[in-house]
Amino acid sequence: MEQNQNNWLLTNWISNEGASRIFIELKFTLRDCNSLPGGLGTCKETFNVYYFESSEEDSRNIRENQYIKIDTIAADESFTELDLGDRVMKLNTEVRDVGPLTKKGFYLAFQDLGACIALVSVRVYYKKCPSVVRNLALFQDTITGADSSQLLEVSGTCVNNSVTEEAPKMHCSAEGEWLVPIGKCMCREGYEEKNNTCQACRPGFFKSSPQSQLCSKCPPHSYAHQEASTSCVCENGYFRRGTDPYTMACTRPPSAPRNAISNINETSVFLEWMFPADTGGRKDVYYNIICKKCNSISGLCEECGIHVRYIPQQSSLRNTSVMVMDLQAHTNYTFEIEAENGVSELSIGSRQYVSLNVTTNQAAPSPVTHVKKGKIAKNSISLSWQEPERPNGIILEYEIKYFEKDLETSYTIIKSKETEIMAEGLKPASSYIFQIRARTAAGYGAYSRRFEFETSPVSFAATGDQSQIPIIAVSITVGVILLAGVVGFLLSGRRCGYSKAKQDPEEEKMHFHNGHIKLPGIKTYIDPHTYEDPNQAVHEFAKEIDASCITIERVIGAGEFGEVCSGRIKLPGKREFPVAIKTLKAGYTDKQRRDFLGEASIMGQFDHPNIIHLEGVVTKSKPVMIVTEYMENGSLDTFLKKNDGQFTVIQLVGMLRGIASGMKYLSDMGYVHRDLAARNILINSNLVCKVSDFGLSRVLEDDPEAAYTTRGGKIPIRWTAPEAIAFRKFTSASDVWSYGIVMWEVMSYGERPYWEMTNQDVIKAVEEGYRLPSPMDCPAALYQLMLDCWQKDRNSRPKFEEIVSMLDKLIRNPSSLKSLVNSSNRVSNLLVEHNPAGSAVYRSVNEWLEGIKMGRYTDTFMENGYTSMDAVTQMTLDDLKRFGVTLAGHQKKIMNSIQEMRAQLLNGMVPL
Ligand code: ACK
Repeated sequence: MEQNQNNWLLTNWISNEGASRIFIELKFTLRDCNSLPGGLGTCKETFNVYYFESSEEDSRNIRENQYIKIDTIAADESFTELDLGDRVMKLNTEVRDVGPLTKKGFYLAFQDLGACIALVSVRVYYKKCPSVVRNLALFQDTITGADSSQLLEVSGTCVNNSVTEEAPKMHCSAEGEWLVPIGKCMCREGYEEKNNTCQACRPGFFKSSPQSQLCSKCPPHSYAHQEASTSCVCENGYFRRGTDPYTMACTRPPSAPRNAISNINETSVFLEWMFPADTGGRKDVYYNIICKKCNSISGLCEECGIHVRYIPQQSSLRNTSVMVMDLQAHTNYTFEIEAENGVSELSIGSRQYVSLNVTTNQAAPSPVTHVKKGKIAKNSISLSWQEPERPNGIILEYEIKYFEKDLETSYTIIKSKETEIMAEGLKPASSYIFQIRARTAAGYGAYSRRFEFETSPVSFAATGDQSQIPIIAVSITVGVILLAGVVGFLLSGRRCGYSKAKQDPEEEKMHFHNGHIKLPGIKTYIDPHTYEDPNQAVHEFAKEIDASCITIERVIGAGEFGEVCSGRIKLPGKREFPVAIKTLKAGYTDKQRRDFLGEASIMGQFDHPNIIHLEGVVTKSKPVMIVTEYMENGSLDTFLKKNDGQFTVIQLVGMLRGIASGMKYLSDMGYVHRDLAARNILINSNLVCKVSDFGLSRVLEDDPEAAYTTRGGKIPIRWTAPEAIAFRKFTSASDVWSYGIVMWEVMSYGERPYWEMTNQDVIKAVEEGYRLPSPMDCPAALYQLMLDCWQKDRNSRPKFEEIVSMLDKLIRNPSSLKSLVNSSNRVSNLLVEHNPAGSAVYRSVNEWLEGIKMGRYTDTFMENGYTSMDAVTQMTLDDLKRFGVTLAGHQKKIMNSIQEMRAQLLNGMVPL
């Protein structure tokens, strides 16, 4: 109640412990002045708080005015007499902060200027961000900053077994909270994060980099026996390439490529294979080709050398095919197709390859490239040239074609065994174009490029010299005569002629016009249609026989126009001999008679040991007859079926040779057969084969195999070349295709080409590039010849002349027939085009039988030698019955499946 109260209360020195802002929390009670009995007096309801900074403890004597005021504190709630009576103390709490502090400590002072106050507690504190581990970084206790809005940047330190990715930092707020973490630490290799620490990977697990979060299980074919492994070790025989990630399984070199096949085209070989069964677990499989040239007698092989070209390349092939070119003709090669992958070089295991033996074909010589002109005169040009780079055999002769520039339709051909010629009879001061090609047993090569040379001009001694006039006059006369000769030649009916040159006896010279080539000594076939009166044609080409000379003995078959009989003929002055007699049935129309005799008109023009020989015709009495030589063994297809497997390969090749020779004769005569098939070949008791069945205009009405095409014609689809089916392009080249089918029929003893496939399916399959597979036990050389005959491009097919000489060669050298198309190649040839994924694939007989629910017969099949799917596809119903599959239903099921497989084989769907 006294005046001028000024009471001070001073704290001890308080260390600020490094903090620059401190907080003071005061708890106090204060008496309401109004409640004092003596009235207000000097009563106050506030008090003051001061501080004084000092770095030492003993700064005791501080003057009042040295203190700095923090604040005047008023009570939110004061108490009264009443409260005292009720024993209710109204406690006030006030907090003030001070900063920035600059010294080590301070004193606090409380000034009471007359208040009735009880200071219950004084709490002095500062704020800090407590130590914490965040993002694997440890942040220590951090005292907050002096300013209430200040954020202190604090660096963290990475916990054990962790490394910094980006320096870890956080911010300590004035309120003691950690804010805005930046950067982090990561567990190092071999350790993973668990509860804010880094723990070692367990055995069997690894972590290869700090970046990955957790330890991973060792990938396949690897292991880790230690804790904290940073990678796993590959099992024996497995490897990891430098660039392989540690998470990838260990891998190994691939197995060998599969189902390699070759397709030979002259001196090029197309090799194709399937990727290895085991790629070693890698995608980076590639292939290398090793080419060896082998001596067929010694069996010794040598590297092929650098002249052989590989397309696209020889090594590191990513595709499963390669074209090998520029091989030597008629040479044995072994190709090793080696599979490797990214770890092959790390392995010391053996090379994985599949090898293929191939024999290149005969090939025509490459074009002549170096041609030099020699002496040039006003009427002649001498030329010389070098042998082609790749003769591919012995060059038999060269053919030199030349013509006056821009007059190509009229050209001259000289044949020469030498590598030089002189072209004579040329016009002075004129340009001539020369082209040269070489011929070997394999035929002609391509012409060289065009070489242009000019004859020298006529030189007159002196102009105006009268003595020259008669010479010029003579020249002009000769010129006119020559010109007349040329015009005559051009206008002559046959428009082609041939004259031996009076040059080198080695040279042969022929002139051509408009591309008509006429070889000396070979007749041209004349279409009986060109005769207005067909009877005239018959009598021009066929001898009339008196019916009394013929004795018919028995009927041997049925032809389109009537019966076919066998009998005998006795011509005056000749021995009696057997004949076949085709008769024209009674009641024929005029057209039928014409067509019937048309065959005789054609046959009568031919004279060749492999063409059925016409004895003559009977037209003056009835029945009208065509009499031919008698062929004891009848038609070839029936004969082969009857004698399945009875002949040696040489005998079969002999038959084929005869047919080819007959066909060569026909094609040389310009006759296109159009229905060459084993059923139209006749065979005699000496196994000589002869081409028969010469229908007029070949509409093929009489062939039961002929089917109507969309364009209305009737065509024996299975025997006919695609271009003939598609747009009726019948040529000797389409006859060659049919010949290939005949080869197949012969080598498979009369099997039906394409088995039970429908004509439509055959057309489609052939168009898509599929070809008949090799017959069983067929020499590779013969199958190759068949494939050559079935080239899509008709110009690439061999000519009959080439076929004959090739077969002759094989017959002369029977060991060349020893190499058979082996069973795996035989079938995989069907896959020449593709092997669509997802098709039904039976890898074993058991799998197949199970697949068609006939598994009960597995043992029976095995016991009877049908151990492979390849063998199964050759099986017949008789075979099935023979080894005891007696239930008709089961027989049907099995045979249907086999037939289906055969058809699928042709579609290339079953890689057996
Ligand atoms: O297979 P094949 O016995 O031989 O049955 C047919 C049948 O006549 C109807 O064409 C047979 N054939 C045809 N021409 C002759 C022939 N010149 N010599 C023997 N048989 C022939 C053919």
